[in-house]
Amino acid sequence: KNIKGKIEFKNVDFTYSGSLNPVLKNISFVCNPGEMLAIVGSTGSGKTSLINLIPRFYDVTSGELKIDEINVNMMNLKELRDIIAIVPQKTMLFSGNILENIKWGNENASVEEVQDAAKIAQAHEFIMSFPEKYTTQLGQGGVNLSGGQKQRISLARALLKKPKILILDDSTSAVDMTTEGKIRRGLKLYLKNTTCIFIAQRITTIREANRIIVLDNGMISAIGTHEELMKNSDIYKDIYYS
Ligand code: DCP
Ligand code: MG
Repeated sequence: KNIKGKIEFKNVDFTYSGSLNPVLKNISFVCNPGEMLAIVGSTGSGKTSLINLIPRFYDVTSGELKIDEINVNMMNLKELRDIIAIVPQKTMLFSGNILENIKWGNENASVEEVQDAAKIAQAHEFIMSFPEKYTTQLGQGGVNLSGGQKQRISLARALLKKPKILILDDSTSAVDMTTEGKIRRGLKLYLKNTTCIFIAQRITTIREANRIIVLDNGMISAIGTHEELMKNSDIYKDIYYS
């Protein structure tokens, strides 16, 4: 369908069930179609909780979350999740071969599509260096991948979905900076018509975003471009100089 990929949070509060304290408080922002929005903030500030609301892994406690002007609660869950790909903070691979892991959820993809996704994710090269290439077994009895390699497989899986909305939760944290730079440049081309929300720690990655949200203790403390935040946000400056 004709989904543009605009995301809007309107006075969103979120409390985990069984908990008394909200982890997200009065979150309001708009992410426009095709925009690249970064979320930064210290550990426990609520970054993962926030992005998990978008595919409705959890429902907002109050306020509104809309995609293309439609409240996500009114959308069919499968249709909603079909337009979103998430690379989670904790990589989830299963024992099976690399191809199966990348194709998980997109079983009809062609070999070429898989390889294209793996190339952007900077995974193709190391996969081809294994004797069994894409049919290399992972997990028990197979190869052990490094943390950064697992993240790149996980990214390839998300890219293969060709989502309207791509969400990256600290998805290159274990990847070296040179490789991360290559991924970033590849993603830039790939993301032309994709809305991207990403959580990142490295300033080189963060500053590429069109806009950046600074999350502090479940609240938006500042929102703006890198240049704006360098002027207006002490928290952001701390991140920059750390
Ligand atoms: N929390 C919770 N139940 C969960 C997940 C999180 O009660 N199932 C709490 C722990 C934190 C707060 O919510 O106090 C925010 O957690 P997040 O995972 O959203 O925080 P971040 O993603 O910002 O932290 P990190 O940078 O460590 O990933
Ligand atoms: Mg997190």
